[in-house]
Amino acid sequence: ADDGYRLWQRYDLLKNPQKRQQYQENITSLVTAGNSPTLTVARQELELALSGLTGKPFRTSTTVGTGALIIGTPQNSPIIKNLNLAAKLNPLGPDGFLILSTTVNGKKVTVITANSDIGVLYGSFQFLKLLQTQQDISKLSISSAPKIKNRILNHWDNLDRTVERGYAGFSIWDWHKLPDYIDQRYLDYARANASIGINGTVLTNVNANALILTKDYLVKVKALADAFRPYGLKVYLTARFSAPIEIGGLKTADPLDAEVKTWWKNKAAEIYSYVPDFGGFLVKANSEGQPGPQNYGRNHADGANMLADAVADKGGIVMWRAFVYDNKVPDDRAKQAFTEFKPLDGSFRKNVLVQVKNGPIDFQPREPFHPLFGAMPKTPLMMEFQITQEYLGQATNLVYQAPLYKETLEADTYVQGTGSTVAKVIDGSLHQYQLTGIAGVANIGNDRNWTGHLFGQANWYCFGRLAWDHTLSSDKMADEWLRMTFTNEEAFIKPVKAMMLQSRETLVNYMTPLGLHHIMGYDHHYGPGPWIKDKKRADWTSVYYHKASPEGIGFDRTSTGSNALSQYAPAFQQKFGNPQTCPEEFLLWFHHLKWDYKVKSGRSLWDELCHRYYNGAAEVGKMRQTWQSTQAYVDAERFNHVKMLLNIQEKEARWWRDACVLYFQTFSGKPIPAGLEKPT
Ligand code: GCW
Repeated sequence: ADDGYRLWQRYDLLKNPQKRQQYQENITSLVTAGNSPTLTVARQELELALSGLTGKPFRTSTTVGTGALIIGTPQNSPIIKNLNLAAKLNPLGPDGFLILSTTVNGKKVTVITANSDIGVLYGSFQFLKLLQTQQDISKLSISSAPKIKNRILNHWDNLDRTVERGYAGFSIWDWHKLPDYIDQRYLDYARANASIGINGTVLTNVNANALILTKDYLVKVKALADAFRPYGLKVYLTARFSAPIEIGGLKTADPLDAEVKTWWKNKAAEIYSYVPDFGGFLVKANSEGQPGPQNYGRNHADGANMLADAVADKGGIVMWRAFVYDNKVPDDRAKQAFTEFKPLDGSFRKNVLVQVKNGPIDFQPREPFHPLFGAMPKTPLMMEFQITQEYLGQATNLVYQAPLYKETLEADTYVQGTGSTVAKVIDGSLHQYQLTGIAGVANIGNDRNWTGHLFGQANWYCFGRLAWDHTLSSDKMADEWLRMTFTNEEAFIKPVKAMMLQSRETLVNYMTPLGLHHIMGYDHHYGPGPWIKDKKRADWTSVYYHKASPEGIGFDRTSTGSNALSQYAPAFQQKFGNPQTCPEEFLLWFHHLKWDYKVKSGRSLWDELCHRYYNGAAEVGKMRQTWQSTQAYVDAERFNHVKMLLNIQEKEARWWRDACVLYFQTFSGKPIPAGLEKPT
């Protein structure tokens, strides 16, 4: 049986005998130096993997023979020191690594080295990836360093182990058994993250519970931090802004109040006494009912700076979220974050990052990039992607999200001319940010396969890979993940990869084509609900977003409407402000158009909408067939798991199609175009 627990870290015997032999010849022994916890886990991983993959036991040796795999840093390995790699290592920073085929005393060897032990661990995982994906390892010259410093998972995990927007069971943090019981899962979680370069984890939900900051929990947090440390994974916590009142007994949480400041300073010192390398705080404030500085007439910078001061001397950071909206602000919700944050540019402390969701509404299947990207040159902005599929069919839909992440990262803000991509904002190169970061809202739970849908693992994987190197293509990451997770057989890789690469566009088509958004079922955010209205807040309804009427459909965000468009650079405004030049995938995001408006295909808007919905649903039928054709290459358990989920997905895609087409038809009054099958 294979339940997917091992993720992409599967070290089963390679099926290809030539490769096996090649690898056995290239690597005959493992030579390590130093015995730090990090180097120890690197050695253990290599031993486990190399023996598993090649079928030949590998043990650490102290002498260098032909085929030695030598790992270490110039500081702890005299052999590596003698290779004089300083010029190559210096630019790589603390996390980067080198993998080189070279010679030592005339013997052909492979070297994995870095400036720090954690770099060596990252290099070791990269090396294993080469074997798992059956690359040639005889002439290696790899140099790699992350483009973003803080690569962080955000867990929306509550202390009772429920997970907000989690679809893979309960939280993997077993607070009840901590601190004394260290579940193997914690170590496997840390290994998986290290294997893709993730170096931070926020343990708790942004809708925060102040209790996590009490001693009872901090000892448990310490146990997790200790377990993660060898893998380079730092722990962060969410800070509930009203904690000084709730657990501190103060009368206020006003960030300018002296007692409040002192309370947070002491609290931070207490946390550091348990976790000396504590990463810092993530904060959701004054959004969706959460407390924040605005409760006291202060602004986001006042709040963030107060917390930043409390952790600064220990090197901690504050990630202050820009996901803010409020029903007291009647304006287009897409505008509110920009309106509140843009004027604060330059007023945050040096150790504050403002964490911005990829789009201005909320993790929809497709959104334009958030207008804050490019608009705050004096404040480091970090990206928040959602890995858990809140609005993307949750854990029953197969949706490979790399194309979504890449679409945002590669989008052009135009703020410093063409080519000012969101990626360049995030990696700091556009505005010379000193601090850089990227967060992904985790899709991890205590399901045996971690992510509910096996293919959800690919989204965890590609998030980490992109956090390290945002130039990697969706294709490359899918290829790696498939080979490591399933098999290297081309007859499997080719069709399944094509299916993955198409899957997000397919979902957009059966859920929210042409720039539609936020038309899902109320609160649970699962199925369709374009008819939702009469909730206590307009911005929680669907009709607010699609604005369908007998005359047309779409949200006018140009100057004749909410003018959210004005928050973008002039070149962007020009292109997106005209429906003729606005990319079609964003048409109804920015424009309200008549049902008979002619789109690029030559069809009317109504006909095009129907085509997209029908094609999207039909495409899921093809995914099902593709998967069926791979049965010979996949073990029965994982094959059936995916097969059953694809059956569900097909039903759901039809449900979306029929619900949306029939609902919108009540406004358009037009027939479903000939040739498309009638809704069943
Ligand atoms: O997407 C919305 C979710 C909320 C979430 C919020 C946020 C954690 O529906 O469940 O709360 O975003 O990002 O703060």
